[in-house]
Amino acid sequence: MTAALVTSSHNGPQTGIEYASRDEIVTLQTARARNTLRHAYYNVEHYRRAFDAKGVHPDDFKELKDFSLFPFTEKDDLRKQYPFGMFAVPQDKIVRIHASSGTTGLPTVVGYTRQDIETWSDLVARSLRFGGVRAGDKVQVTFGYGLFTGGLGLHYGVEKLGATAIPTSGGQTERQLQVMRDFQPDAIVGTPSYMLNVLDRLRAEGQDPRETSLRAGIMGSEPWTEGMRRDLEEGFDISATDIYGLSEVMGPGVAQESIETKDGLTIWEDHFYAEIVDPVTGEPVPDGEYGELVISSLTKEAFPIIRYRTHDLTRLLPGTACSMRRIERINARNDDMIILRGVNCFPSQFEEIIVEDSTLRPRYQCVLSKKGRMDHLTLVVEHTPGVSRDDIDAARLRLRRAIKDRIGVSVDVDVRDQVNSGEGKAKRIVDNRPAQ
Ligand code: DLL
Repeated sequence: MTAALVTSSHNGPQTGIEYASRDEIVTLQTARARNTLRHAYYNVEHYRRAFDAKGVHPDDFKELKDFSLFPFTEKDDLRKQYPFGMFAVPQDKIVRIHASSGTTGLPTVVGYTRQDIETWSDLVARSLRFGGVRAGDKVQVTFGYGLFTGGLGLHYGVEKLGATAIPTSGGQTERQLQVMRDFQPDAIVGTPSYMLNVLDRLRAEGQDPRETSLRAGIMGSEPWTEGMRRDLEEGFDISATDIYGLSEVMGPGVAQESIETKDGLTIWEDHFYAEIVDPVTGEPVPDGEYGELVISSLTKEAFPIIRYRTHDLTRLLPGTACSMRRIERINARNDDMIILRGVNCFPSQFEEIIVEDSTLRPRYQCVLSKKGRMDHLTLVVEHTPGVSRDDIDAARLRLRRAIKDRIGVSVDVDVRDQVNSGEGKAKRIVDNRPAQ
């Protein structure tokens, strides 16, 4: 396969498929999609039933837009097959299992063949390279190791890249700091909210976070804003890029932001087909329009996934750093939407206002309760260390007013000295409303 030769610092001269022409990418996607639809239909009972119920057969797939003929897959469909009902290969071909916790009900369980692990490692290595990590670098991996895909997913990618993995896993911040001091990592990977914790802890111990050996941060697994990127980049004096993925589709490394353009995340289209659909009607919308991201796998063996509803809201954009399309930074999930007196709002909108105020930190929770019959929101926010009571009071009033002016909703604001200093993903919404 011929590919355009583009010179870029992603890794010297670029000849990979990610720099091929759109025609080549589409041809590859079409062939791989056809195989995946067949594989799913003939090896997973759920898909056979779902395709049959919709009156569609893998042979009906002629071009990429034909994906819209096929049924969606929801998290609930996967739960119903707990634990291994969605696996498309015999148990003795499965070399790894992961599971996503999910806030309610059973976890979703995913499996990988040896080849799936190879592909995943390749894509995470590609993602790391895109985010500025190079062979020979030392990379501190602060995602949790275990059933969660973050730790092991990044770990294998770091090794595949030819870099050195430092598997600190999540938490134990004191030890993270010691490793950082003594092992001198070039890059760190983790959730942006945990990176902020690390930043604070370094400062609290009287160290200048700008003096660490770190050069790059690859962060993701939860929504974060440009304001938070600024805090992290300036705080650590690093370049921070966004990594996206989900366990049902593979894990981290489905999409990654380029360190050169920092303008959204390139979807690795040789292995995934992305669509944006209207979250209500399920109809695909054209590139450039916002909606819900739906992903199909194109090469997965153990766990092919067809039209998975991610519930992540974004839009598809043309490639910039390479020929593959991008998704805009994901700031919201459609199941994270809060409706207050008819106004739809997302936690990220509050975060954008919070980061503008130097008295406040982007560590916050939206606590929902009932006042009479009405839904009520209290925004619990952390203040920067060492500020006076008067400053805190003033910040509380400023935040209330800014939210009213800019989002159009009245909320209570509660400023505390600590919020949500969790290790994994930040939990942005706490729903204390009585069950209906
Ligand atoms: O969070 C996989 C991952 C690990 C991605 C490490 C990146 C780094 P799940 O636990 O299945 O998998 O959660 C997937 O997390 O549908 C999004 O809602 C959210 N998410 C993941 N990455 C981002 C990101 C891992 N960069 C769910 N920005 C997804 C915003 C993200 N949200």
